Amino acid sequence: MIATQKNSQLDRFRWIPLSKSIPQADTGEEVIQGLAGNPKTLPCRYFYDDLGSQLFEQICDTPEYYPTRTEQGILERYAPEIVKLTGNCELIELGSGSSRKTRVLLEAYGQLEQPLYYFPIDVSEGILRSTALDLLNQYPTLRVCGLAGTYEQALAELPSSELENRMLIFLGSTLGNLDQSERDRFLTQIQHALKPGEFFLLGVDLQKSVDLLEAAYNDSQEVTAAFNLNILQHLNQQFQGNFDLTQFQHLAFYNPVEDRIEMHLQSLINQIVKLDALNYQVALQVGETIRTELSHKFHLPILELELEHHALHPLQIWTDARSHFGVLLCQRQCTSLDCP
Ligand code: AVI
Repeated sequence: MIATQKNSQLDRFRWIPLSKSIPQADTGEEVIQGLAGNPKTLPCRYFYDDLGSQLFEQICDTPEYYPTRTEQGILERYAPEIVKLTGNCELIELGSGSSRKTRVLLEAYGQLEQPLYYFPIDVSEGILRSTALDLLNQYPTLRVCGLAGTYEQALAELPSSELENRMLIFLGSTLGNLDQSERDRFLTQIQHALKPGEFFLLGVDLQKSVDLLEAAYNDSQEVTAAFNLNILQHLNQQFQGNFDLTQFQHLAFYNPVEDRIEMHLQSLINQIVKLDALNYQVALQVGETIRTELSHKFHLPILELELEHHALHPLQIWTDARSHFGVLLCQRQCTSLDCP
């Protein structure tokens, strides 16, 4: 009995290997570039090794980190409306993590009693596999096709759809972790990955009081601090580094000029750190910081213009009662290139 159940789960699970044309080995070039820059930075994707992904899940449950539960509340309330507006479609989620919010969508699309296809994409293969198994258990008719990779790799590699329509899902305000030029490149990729008429569901964190924002990134249990420091541990493991985590402290503050929270790691001493696998070393002065993350907080009217500029028309926008968070359902428009 257990063996049959396991087989049927495996029948409904597919794994897409990335094509060989896309380099998969991490050369660490961006790490060197970031640490050699002024200010020093690190790409925030290095947060998400298996431990980092688990810590992020814990952040989402801290009392101070409002975005996850606020977005979840919006989805719970409006998922039936989303389903009504899109009809059945393949759900492709970028940065799926534990897919906790997507379960709300899967429930709502399940009501259509039509084939359910879910395509999660995440850099952490561990969390992707365990979540897929969990979902297959929970939804007996669901088919899951997983892809472990970065958004860029995944968007360039999306296989053709099993259903007529697709919806790309990008929740949790991860869009806010991209700087302006990365965001521009990302939205262009979304535009190119979708056919006219297909959908893009986007969750974004909105402007609010600085106190609330700063509390969310300085939780009292210090889970965010552990998450931030873990980026150094990840680099130690991946590139044979010798970052001493006790010689750095977590900093997170709002930058009003750029409308964003910034997370940094501040060096507590003068130190030289080596990354042997990259044949690289970096000197840090006491008090100097490495910026590890940007988390942009959006103004809806400006974001709407940005989306329209990428042929992504917001059909409907939902927020919570306090307008702390927004969920936008966009539809890919024809441009002169696709519909001459
Ligand atoms: C994933 N991302 C949207 C989170 C954020 O709020 O920018 C990452 C995070 N960093 C610290 N806390 C949460």
